[in-house]
Amino acid sequence: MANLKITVPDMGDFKDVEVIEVLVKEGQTINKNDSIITLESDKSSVEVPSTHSGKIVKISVSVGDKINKSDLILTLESGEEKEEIKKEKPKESKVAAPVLTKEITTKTLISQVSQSGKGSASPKVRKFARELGADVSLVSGTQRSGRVSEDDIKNYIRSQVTVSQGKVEKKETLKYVEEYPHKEFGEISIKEIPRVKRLSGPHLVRSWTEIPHVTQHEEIDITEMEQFRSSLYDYYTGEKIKVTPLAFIAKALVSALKEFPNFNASIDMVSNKITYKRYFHIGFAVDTPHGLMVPKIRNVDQMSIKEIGENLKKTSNLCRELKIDKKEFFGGSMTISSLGGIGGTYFTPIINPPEVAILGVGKNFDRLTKIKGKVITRKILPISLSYDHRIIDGAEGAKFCVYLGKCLGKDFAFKLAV
Ligand code: CAO
Repeated sequence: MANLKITVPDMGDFKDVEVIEVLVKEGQTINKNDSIITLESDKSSVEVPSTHSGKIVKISVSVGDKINKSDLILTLESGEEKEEIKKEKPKESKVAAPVLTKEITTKTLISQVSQSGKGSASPKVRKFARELGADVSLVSGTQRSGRVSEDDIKNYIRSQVTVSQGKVEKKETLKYVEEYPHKEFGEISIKEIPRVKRLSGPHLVRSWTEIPHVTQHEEIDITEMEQFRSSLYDYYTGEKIKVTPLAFIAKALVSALKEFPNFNASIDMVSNKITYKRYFHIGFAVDTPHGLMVPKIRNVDQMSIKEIGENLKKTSNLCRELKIDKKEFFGGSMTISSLGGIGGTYFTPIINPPEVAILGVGKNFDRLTKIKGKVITRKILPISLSYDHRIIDGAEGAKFCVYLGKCLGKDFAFKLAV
């Protein structure tokens, strides 16, 4: 047995690279090629494998250290010494380290990382897994040497919960690792997760993990729209018509969908096809005591503002009474999630696949604005548009918001009603 020094390999142009993880402990026995530390450069993070097997006597680096070629990482008590030294003679008894060049940095190291199959992953992938509650050590990696990728994590999560035709089949429960049970900190109570949440949960996870969301926030001046809305009276009875601003927003959304067909589409990344819908079935997120439901209101383009308002009321009541037909949750163009009746401004709505965009609506608020030297109050509607970046570009997202603003703005709002 002799002590071997494991040093930082040649990293090409990389200098002062930060240690972001120490993957081993003193006293631990490791095999050749087991990852010992993770280094992070500007572009990538890489794990440095041990060049020998043995028991770790001393670790000479800590997280946060900036290290360079030939710096000592750890000292190993190794039985390999005789063999290695014999082989390397007549060279000096220096440990041969893998060479890292700029081009092959990650690949070279990854190819040398442990063959253990499950659980070998970069810090980024580990963080991703942690956020989704997946235990990396249970995931089989498909990359070289069994390394786990983000896609492997997604597939793993998918394999845990299979959703088929609205039926959730739980294969294995995802467990969040708790360091201490909640009850150690005080009184608790435990309830079943409501059925609607159990059904919608996997759908939300799928959307959040598979769709590259971009959310654009915008403020729309709806002063004139609000004046118009509050001035609506029934032609025959003379009674005031109470219509939610959401009906106007739905109508404006239909106009925007006509102008930007990419938002009224679905994509299939397997067949590489885009389906453009010629109908305008708008989904509305409905808050119910049983959980969130998203029924569609069909052919909104053919409805008056008043009809949209009435349909919204009728449909949300059916949801709350659990009398809605399941079919009404499918076949939508785009969804509106309105928190306007509750409060709040901006948020990140999660796309409801196979739709490719969702409009979040906050509560309108007053803003003092100086116009032509006079300070006046304007009504501002905060909106948050999330879209699938695979089909919708940022510029198109911004144009969509601007267009919506025009539809709900001073010269156009009244047109929505006719
Ligand atoms: N700004 C200010 N006030 C607004 C508003 C807005 N953007 N939108 C609606 N309001 C007002 C309405 O005018 C109405 O006021 P009055 O009672 O004075 O007439 C009041 O808020 C009632 O709103 P409402 O939310 O009950 O009704 P709605 O028709 O606007 O919305 C529905 C219907 C089904 C969308 C709503 O009831 C609901 O469930 N919202 C929650 C959606 C949700 O949970 N989204 C989050 C999904 S992500 O988890």
